Amino acid sequence: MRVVEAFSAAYGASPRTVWRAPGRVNLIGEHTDYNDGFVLPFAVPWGVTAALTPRDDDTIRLLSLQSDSGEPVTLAGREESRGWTRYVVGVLEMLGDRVRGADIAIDGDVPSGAGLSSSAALEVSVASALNDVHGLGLTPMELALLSQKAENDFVGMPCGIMDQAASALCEEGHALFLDCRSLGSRTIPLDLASHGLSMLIIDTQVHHEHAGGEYAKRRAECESAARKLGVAALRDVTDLAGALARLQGDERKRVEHIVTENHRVEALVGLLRAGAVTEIGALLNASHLSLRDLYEVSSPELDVAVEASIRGGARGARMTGGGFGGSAIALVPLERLDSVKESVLNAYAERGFKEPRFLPATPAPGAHRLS
Ligand code: GAF
Repeated sequence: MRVVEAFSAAYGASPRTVWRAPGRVNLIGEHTDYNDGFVLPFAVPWGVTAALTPRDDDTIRLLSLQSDSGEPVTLAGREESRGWTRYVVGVLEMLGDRVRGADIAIDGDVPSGAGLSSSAALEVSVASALNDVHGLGLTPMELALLSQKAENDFVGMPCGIMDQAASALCEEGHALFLDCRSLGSRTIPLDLASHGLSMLIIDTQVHHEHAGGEYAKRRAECESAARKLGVAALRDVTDLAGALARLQGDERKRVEHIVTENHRVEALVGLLRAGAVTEIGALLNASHLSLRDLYEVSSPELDVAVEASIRGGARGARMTGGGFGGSAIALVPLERLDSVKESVLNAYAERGFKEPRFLPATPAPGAHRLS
C-alpha cells in the first residue's frame, strides 16, 4: 500500500494502524441535516486512507501524498495548523487529552472539488485511526459527531452531520437513512444494477467562491424561521400551509423546501423498501427543482447537467451536496449511459462550460481498518 510505504520512508517505521474512510453522494435529503431532518446518502468508492502511529509527545507530523512538496509538515502543537491539516488537527483537538501527538500519512482519491465530502473522509479516517490505536471505544456515530465538531468548531464550517455520518456508518451496496435528530439510522439495500440502472455522478468541476457564506446564511435563515414558528427545528413543522402563511420572502421559500424535502426522503425510502427503485426518478427531479427555486443553492452548471441528463434518457437527476457547484447525480438505465453523457457534454459545449467529469457511483463501505 503506497501510503504505508510513504509513512515508513518519512518516519522510519511502519504505521501502527491504517484506516480508510469514504466520501459520499446524497441520494436525497439536502440541507435537511441541520434542520434535524432526514437524509439518505451512500458512500462512494473514493476516500481517504490514513496511516498513523501515536506519539508520546505533542508533536504532530503530517504527510499527504497529494501535497505538492511531498514532505511531512511538523507542528509543535495543535494551534499551528493551516489548509488541509486543520481537518486532522481539529480531530486531535476534539479528542483533547485523550490523545497526544501522532505521525500521520494521508492518501486521498476523492475527486477534488467535486462536492463528494473529501473533508469528512479525512476527518473520519483520522478519527477512526486514533480511536483504534488509543483504544477509546468510540462508536462510528460518536466518531462522526466528533469529526463534525472538528469541522464546526475548529475549521469553522457550520456543516450538519450527514457527511461524517455517511463516511463512518455506510455499508457496501446500501444507502444510509439517517434521522438527524435522534441519530437513529438504517441501511437500505440499493442494488441499482439488478434493476438495469446506474447512478452517474456528473462533476461540474465548478465550485463557487461564496459557497461557504451562502451555506451559513441558509442555516441562519432556517433557524430564524424555526424561531418565528415556535418550533425547535424545521423538522417539527407539521402544518406546512399554516407555517408558510406566517412567513415571507426567503424564509418562506426555505421552509417550503425543508419540509417538502423531508417528505421526499421518506417517500423515496418507501419506494426503495418496496423494491421500486425504478420509480424514484420523479422524487429526484422534484428535489432538484426545490433546491433550485426555493432553497436557491443550485448553479447554471448543475441545472444544465440535470436537464440534459433527463433529455438524454435519465429517469431522474438532481444536484447533490451543499450546491453552488460540485456534482449532480443522474439515475440512468444502463443502455442510456452513453446518450446521457453525450447529451450533457453537448449541452455544456453549447454554453461554453468547462467539460464535466463522469463518475459511476456504486454504494461503497464506510470507514474500515485496512491493516
Ligand atoms: C454539505 C454539508 F456538509 C452537509 O452537512 C449538508 O448540509 C449538505 O451540505 C447539504 O445537504 O455537504
